[in-house]
Amino acid sequence: MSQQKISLTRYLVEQQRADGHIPGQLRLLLEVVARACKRISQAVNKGDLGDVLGSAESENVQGEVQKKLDIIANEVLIEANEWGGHLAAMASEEMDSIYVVPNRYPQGEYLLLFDPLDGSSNIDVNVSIGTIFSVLKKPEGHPGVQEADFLQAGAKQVAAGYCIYGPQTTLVLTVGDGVAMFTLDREQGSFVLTKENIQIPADTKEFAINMSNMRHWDAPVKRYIDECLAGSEGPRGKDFNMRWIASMVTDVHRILMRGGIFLYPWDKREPGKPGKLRLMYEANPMSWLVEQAGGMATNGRERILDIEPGKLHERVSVMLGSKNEVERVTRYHDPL
Ligand code: AHM
Ligand code: MG
Repeated sequence: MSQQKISLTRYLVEQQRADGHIPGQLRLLLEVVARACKRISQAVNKGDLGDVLGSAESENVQGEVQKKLDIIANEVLIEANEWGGHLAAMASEEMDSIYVVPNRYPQGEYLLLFDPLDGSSNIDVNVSIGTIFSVLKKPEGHPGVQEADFLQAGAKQVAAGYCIYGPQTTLVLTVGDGVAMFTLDREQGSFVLTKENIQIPADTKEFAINMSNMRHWDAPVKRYIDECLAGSEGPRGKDFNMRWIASMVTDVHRILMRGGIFLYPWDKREPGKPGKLRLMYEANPMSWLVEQAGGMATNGRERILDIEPGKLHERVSVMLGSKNEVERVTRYHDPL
């Protein structure tokens, strides 16, 4: 008998039936996000043929120059999600403030946050990029929705994932019951379950960090990387390999597939900022996926998922991946 393929739709329906922990509205929301990712994937694939490359000559709230694809992906996600009745509001790396679902549509009970196109510096050079998303429940007890409703710790997420646009288009998802991966079958136009219960090995010999920032790092990070670089002759007694794609989605995907540690730590270039990456739509969803796969995620001092956000576009120092390595670099941050 041929093995039947399990589509994302069927996977979500079965999850809903099995333990009921995906309510119908959340299932619908995740399907819509996946549909939007398919559209973004098509736009990414067109490249120069689709007038999607290059700069949009505008800046986002973080003062970063937006690429055309940043804006296209943002619009695709909003248009796909605003009318379904499952969301109250959305927040994005590319929008200064929250986007409340317009009055002409019914309002749902969920909040969706996303980095529509992560790894923007890789768009024009044909290197893998992705979409990262996080889903929260709107707090009860007051009508309408405001930015403060989004300011919940990552531990409160009800779903999180990313879609990577690389040699394959792959959606990786958690609803708090392990991590599953779906590969886009372009002939069928649907995401097909290709891996379940993904586990990150606790040990690794591979690290990911932007080495050009070395002179700006804090002592604990410097110590950790110095020891990795010393290899078999140093205190670690083994040789390490290095990878840095400059697309968090792609670096985290590699770690979910074969282990490793990813660091984007605070550094002295902009001492007033807690880090480069954004807490609510980059670090939180990735940290939950990593924890669900048996890994660990901290800012060097505390679990990322326990951080109470003070503002929507808050930044954070990130160290995540194989448990024993993240534990080690976090220990190096302990005061003597
Ligand atoms: P983006 O969301 O504007 O693309 O920025 C986030 C990206 C991450 O994907 C990646 O890990 C990091 O920025 C790379 O930064 P750098 O160019 O400093 O190495
Ligand atoms: Mg990003």
